[in-house]
Amino acid sequence: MADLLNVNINDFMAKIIAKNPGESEFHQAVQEVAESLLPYIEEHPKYKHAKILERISEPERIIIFRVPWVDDNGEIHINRGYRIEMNSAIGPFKGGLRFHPTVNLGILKFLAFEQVFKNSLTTLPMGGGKGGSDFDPKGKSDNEVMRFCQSFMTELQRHVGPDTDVPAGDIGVGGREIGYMFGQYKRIRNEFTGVLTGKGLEWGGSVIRPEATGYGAVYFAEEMLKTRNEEIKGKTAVVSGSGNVSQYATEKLIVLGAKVVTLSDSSGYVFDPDGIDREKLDFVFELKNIRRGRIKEYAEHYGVKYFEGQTPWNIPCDVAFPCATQNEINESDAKTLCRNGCTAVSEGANMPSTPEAVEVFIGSKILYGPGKAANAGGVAVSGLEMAQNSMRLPWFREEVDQRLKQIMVNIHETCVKYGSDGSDFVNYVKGANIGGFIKVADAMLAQGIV
Ligand code: NDP
Ligand code: 2IT
Repeated sequence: MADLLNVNINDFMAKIIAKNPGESEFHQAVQEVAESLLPYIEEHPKYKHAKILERISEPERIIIFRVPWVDDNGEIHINRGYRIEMNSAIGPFKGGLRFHPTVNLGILKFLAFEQVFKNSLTTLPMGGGKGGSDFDPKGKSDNEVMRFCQSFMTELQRHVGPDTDVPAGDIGVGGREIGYMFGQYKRIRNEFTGVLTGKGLEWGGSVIRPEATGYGAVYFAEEMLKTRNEEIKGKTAVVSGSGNVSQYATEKLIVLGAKVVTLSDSSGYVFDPDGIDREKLDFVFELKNIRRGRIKEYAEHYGVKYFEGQTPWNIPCDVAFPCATQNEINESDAKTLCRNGCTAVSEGANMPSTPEAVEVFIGSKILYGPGKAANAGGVAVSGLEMAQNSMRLPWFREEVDQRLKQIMVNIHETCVKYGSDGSDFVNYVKGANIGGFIKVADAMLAQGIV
């Protein structure tokens, strides 16, 4: 059986690699899911005969387009825009837009692929998609960002819509960018609809959407800790990144009584042994969201250490929240975290751990919550924003937060259901992959060969 399985995964991956050359992040994401699913599919031949795994790994549609724009000095720039429409079996395509110079087809395909399983785990009716551009918002004026967003949406608008494909934010895309894109969509289509999520509260957005991914990752960690009769209170936490997800993970950790000792950006990390409190976090909000400065300034302001060009994984902690980007934790980082006593990792970012790091976490039997489960709170509240837009009725903060918490509890239960092997240990990777797969696969079976 093991041999047969090996042959299958190798054959399967050889075809994926041949068909999607050079897209290493996409290969990585597909391989992890295939490793979890192949044994399950062997036991459920209906999926095998219908070639669901092969079909689910092929995007329904990919759109690639030119995004020309003019900077403040009158110079013309040409970026590339993308939208990967991965799977619409259980609802309209749904997933964020990433604006970052490293964006390429393989990265967006990995993100879109992960999104399919994540969105299914939320139990809300959302298919999977992702998009973005190699545009770098850093150092650009508001007007330059606006002109870029307008040009991007001028093309994207013909492919998206509230019942077709509903983009949102991701790295480099927050409230400001969503506003500019929404304005352009409305202007071209003459429609005020829920075509994007993450909108401002005054114009169709949902309370708790900005907070949702970070809060959700902490709620997920709480659920994992409960299985070992532990809680967040009193834990020392290492958080990476200092953007949207990191900021709100930190906020919730502070409220629940943890001590957050690090934050980072792509230039380095800060270590604050006394912990980041409410007042210091407010400084970070202002630094990152208004002044758009570097995390180094935190170290200068509070007189703590800054480590240029390094990641925070060597700082001893009880719980870790990678909230920056893919493959930010390698094998050696994972070993260091485990050796230093870290017992739980809850991924706010998408695929922040390399396959070797994941193997270390699972081998060490720590509580390891993979991104597609742990960071699903963001898209879950996007789903709630879509529901509110359809009803044309906003919900209250308590209601949305309560629903978010319940969704994270349910995702955790799903992971336990499909990731337990009879012992005390829960393989959350296997649980999330199988738990996310079933609904999409059954919908694909029901809808025929499309
Ligand atoms: P932001 O743009 O708000 O923040 C990103 C943070 O990560 C910044 O601190 C940024 O530093 C850092 N970062 C980005 N790229 C790199 C890199 N290559 N190396 C090191 N650090 C990097 O994005 P979000 O907080 O929204 O997203 C963070 C992660 O969470 C991503 O993996 C995203 O896919 C995931 N995610 C986001 C959701 C959301 O709702 N926003 C939902 C679910 C997952 P710098 O400023 O220097 O670039
Ligand atoms: O990776 C993600 O789940 C997101 N960037 C959020 C997607 C969304 O549609 O809210």
